[in-house]
Amino acid sequence: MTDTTTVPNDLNAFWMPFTANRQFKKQPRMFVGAKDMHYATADGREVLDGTAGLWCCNAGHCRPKITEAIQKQAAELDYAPAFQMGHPKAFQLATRLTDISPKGMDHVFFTNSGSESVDTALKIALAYQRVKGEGSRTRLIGRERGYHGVNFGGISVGGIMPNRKMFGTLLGGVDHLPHTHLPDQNSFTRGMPEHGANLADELERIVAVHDASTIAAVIVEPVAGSTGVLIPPKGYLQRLRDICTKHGILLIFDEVITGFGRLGSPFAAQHFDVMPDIITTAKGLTNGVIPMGAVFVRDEIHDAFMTGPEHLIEFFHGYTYSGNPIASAAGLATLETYEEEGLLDRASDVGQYWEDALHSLKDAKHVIDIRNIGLIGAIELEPIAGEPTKRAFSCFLDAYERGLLIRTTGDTIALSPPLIISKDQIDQLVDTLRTVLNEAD
Ligand code: PXG
Ligand code: PLP
Repeated sequence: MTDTTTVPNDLNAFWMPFTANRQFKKQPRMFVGAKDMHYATADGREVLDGTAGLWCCNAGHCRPKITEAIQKQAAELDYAPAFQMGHPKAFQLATRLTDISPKGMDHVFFTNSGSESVDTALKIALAYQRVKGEGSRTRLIGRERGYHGVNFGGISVGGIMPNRKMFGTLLGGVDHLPHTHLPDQNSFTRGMPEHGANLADELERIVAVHDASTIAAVIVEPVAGSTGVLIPPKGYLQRLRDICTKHGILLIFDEVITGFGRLGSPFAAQHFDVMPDIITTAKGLTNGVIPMGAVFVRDEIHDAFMTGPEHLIEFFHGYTYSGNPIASAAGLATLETYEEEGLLDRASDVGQYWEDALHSLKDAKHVIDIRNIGLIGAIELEPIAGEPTKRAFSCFLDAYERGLLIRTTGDTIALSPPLIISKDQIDQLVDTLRTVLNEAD
């Protein structure tokens, strides 16, 4: 029988997601434990978590309250049917979430991931336009360099070229805004860039091409994470909001990364003081511990569905695990942990220290740009000529050997530590990175 108690010695069967499988299996990097700011590796080392797992463990790892809540729930009520039945914790969690959501966004639809939240939000937008008698509004507008998960809706509105190359034509009736990354004008900006608000006016051009009566919704990440940390120029998001409002187009903020304190407010909508119609979340909702996502909608949108005969299903959508009891228990315990430790504001308290520390890497080798907002940072490297991504990937491998977990996307190093990071740990992270960069080829 296979011994499952120790480190596996056959890596063949597991086809790993978004991973260079052959490279990994030659040189595996295996975590076997975690506590607070650190991972423990299979070879007995401690690794400082510079990425909160995959932007999700906002309260750090193996937090007792969350662990206990999951254990208790698993023993008490493991599963309840999600359709036509309920259990208390899903309702409690939804209510608790609306305590921290922007005013007037008091309804929550549960999913199991960011990708499902995105496809759910797009379906809510399309169905909402139809229930209010504007069924001709079927177009969805995304943005270049947008990442909205991996399902067909999300990759259609997303702006990542390999998705189009590998997976074909995707959803029809989709158009894209230009991205807002302007390195010539904005490099080494601290916080929000000065230049680029005018790029929101491209939405007017798209409206002029297609006519507003054909457009259901615009979806953007308030801060694009996965494609290299692209921070919105000052005034940009408000301009998008104004144009959407003027033309009756719904605005969706994909807050899968920015939600739950990453910028120093519960949501980016509050941080930027721009209110969307729909917010998609996942990741930090359960501290990354159990898969769960949530889509927040404005009350008018929810209420527009609540018509017709009461025995009929109002919105034809849902997942077997929507509002799963164990995920709900994890979500409630996560929110309690965030509240008890003030973690949803912590990124603003420590943000200046983080910014100064990151920008001290300006003169390190290969660095061509540094960007930061809240507890997010990006260090963009000059690519090796003819071999894009290789330099950043080798920095990732070297950082791991030196006890630091980072993420890379293209030739950009992305950082998003747990919100509990101390100033000493920020120093350690930056010092390790300086060594890694200065020793990189
Ligand atoms: N929207 C946004 C804005 C995201 O960042 C998703 C949707 C999809 O979420 P799920 O839970 O289906 O993965 C994401 C996910 C990275 C990285 O290193 C980013 C994500 C996932 C994994 C890695 O940049 N973002
Ligand atoms: N595929 C089949 C055959 C199913 O029966 C179901 C759900 O019942 C699904 C997919 C969707 O699964 P989920 O609700 O977990 O997303």
